[in-house]
Amino acid sequence: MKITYNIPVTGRPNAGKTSLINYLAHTRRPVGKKAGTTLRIAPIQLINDVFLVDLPGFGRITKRSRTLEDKIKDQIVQFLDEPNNSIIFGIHVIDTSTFHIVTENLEKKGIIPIDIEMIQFLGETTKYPPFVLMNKRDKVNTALLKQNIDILTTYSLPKLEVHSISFKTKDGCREFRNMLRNLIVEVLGVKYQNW
Ligand SMILES: Nc1nc2c(ncn2[C@@H]2O[C@H](COP(=O)(O)OP(=O)(O)OP(=O)(O)O)[C@@H](O)[C@H]2O)c(=O)[nH]1
Ligand SMILES: [Mg+2]
Repeated sequence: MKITYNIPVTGRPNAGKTSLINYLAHTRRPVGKKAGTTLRIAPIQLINDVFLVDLPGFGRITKRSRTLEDKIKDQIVQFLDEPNNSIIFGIHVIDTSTFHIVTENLEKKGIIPIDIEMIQFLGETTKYPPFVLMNKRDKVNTALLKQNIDILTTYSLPKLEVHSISFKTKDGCREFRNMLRNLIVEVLGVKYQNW
């Protein structure tokens, strides 16, 4: 059986997961102003047998039924839990302009934020540490960016690679792509360097 390697892209609805995939894989998959654009799991070829996996947003959206949300959640967990999926590592995308508010609100209610749960899950299920992208960097100032990154350190998370990025201004995009390429080459070999 031919092995393919998967890099799942996780995150809350509207965080910028598809924007990341379009940037890295030069695709034009639909992105949306409203949350809930991607509804199905879609593997997108990055290079050779390495695929980025565009996942639907994980979390509550107004006007979306609980049944649909549960189905989406099941799809994602099933994909991430399937040993045959050869997941090298995951990339978790966060909307930095809302992360602190969402996290604070949930913390007040004693609920562990969904971003944190997902990062923990990725860290525990994959061999290499997950990347966390603090996206929409263009929408926050330096103090707020720092506040958001500091929130992550208040949780006991596995080892992470945290990057701030903007797919609107392309700030940090090239550096991230180079890091990703270097890691893939390191893990899978030199035939993966031409992208
Ligand atoms: N200002 C700003 N907008 C961004 C950035 N990245 C993505 N967006 C916008 O955010 C919206 C959501 O982007 P998507 O890439 O569709 O997000 P997603 O995580 O795939 O969303 P779902 O498929 O709904 O889960 C779109 O309107 C994007 O243009 C960014 O860095 N800055
Ligand atoms: Mg999407």
